[in-house]
Amino acid sequence: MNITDIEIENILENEQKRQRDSAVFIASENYASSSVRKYTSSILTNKYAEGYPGQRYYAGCEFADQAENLAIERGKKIFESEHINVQPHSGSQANMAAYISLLNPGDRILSLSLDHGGHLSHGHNVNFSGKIYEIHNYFLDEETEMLDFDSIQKIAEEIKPKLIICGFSAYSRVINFEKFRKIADSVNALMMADIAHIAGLIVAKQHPSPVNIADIITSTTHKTLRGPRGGIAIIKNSLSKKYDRGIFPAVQGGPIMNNVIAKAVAFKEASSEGFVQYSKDIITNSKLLCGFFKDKQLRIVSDDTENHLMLIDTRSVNLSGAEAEEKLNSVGIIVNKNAIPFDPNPPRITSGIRIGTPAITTRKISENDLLQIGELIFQTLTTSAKKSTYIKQEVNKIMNKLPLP
Ligand code: DSN
Repeated sequence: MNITDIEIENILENEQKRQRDSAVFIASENYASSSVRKYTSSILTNKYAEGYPGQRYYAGCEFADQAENLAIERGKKIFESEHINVQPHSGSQANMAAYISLLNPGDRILSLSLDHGGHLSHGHNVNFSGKIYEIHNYFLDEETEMLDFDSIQKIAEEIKPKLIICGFSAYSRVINFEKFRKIADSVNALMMADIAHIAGLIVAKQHPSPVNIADIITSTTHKTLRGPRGGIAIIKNSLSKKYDRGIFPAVQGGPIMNNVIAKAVAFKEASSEGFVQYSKDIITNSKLLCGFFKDKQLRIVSDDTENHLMLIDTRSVNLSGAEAEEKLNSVGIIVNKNAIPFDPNPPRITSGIRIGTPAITTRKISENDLLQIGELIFQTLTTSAKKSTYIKQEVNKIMNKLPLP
């Protein structure tokens, strides 16, 4: 049966146009390849495969086993790891399984505060993590707005956490995983690295890897890694059985096998030379844009970027983060409002925007066009709404030249 659902077709057509015409700077978004999208919609969506390859709770899993084994093999290769679980439906579920398998309810976790760049699932009080575990936070240094390892060490000694989490959603600097390991060892804690944002940079060796340093590494597959929407976890052998049981049966039922096979496709793409160049270009573009904004006297949190994202303190253009997000959205430039360290505004308002280059780099934007968009961002933030029709046309003109994958 091949029925066209007109209402859905209309929505998708509009979304396709929006994705094509806008300049996407959401640091956690990307454009998956047409292969990844094709295999995400494969017939494996029809198959239940609770369990793991060779040990399923349903018959008929021989090809599901082959698919998952291939994803595992390719995932281990690109991360150079002993063990990978490719079943988490998302980054949050990968994290949930880590806590369930390694901790008891009420155990202490030490993580970066959400408003300093952490993540909801690292212990925020509105999230399951903050409700089930005793959460303590570390914070960025007020002056440098970077990780302050002396202070993290001090808090770790005071509270003696069972788990220390590093890996962030809005941190623009390189993460020194070795230093976290030393702190974790000194207080006998486990260490978890959530590399959702930087997984692609790590695979392409453009950021140090926490593999063989952290006890457990969780990630999404759709950000810099440019795969299907989903999660993974990389675990050292000694904890792998515990973690696997944490995913199934503790947190999830059947894996989304069509996504598992698309993860395998993405891992293959990420092992190519082209992906290394892509990852280098993400950082080059991020630095280029950051330098441009600094020349325009916009304040950049921690004064620079070393990865795929930067945070702009929108107080430097007399706007809240929410106002800046809305102004940019109205001209087809898509960013998200984001709390900055020591932000006086609440999370729905904030004093910053987060700008990331993974998606625009996938569109293969030239340096000139990127700087032109930088200028349009600056104009949008600093001039009246009267210019917005002109700016939107200019954004569309640039983006329309760049094909969608
Ligand atoms: N929502 C993702 C981000 O934007 O960073 C994290 O889950």
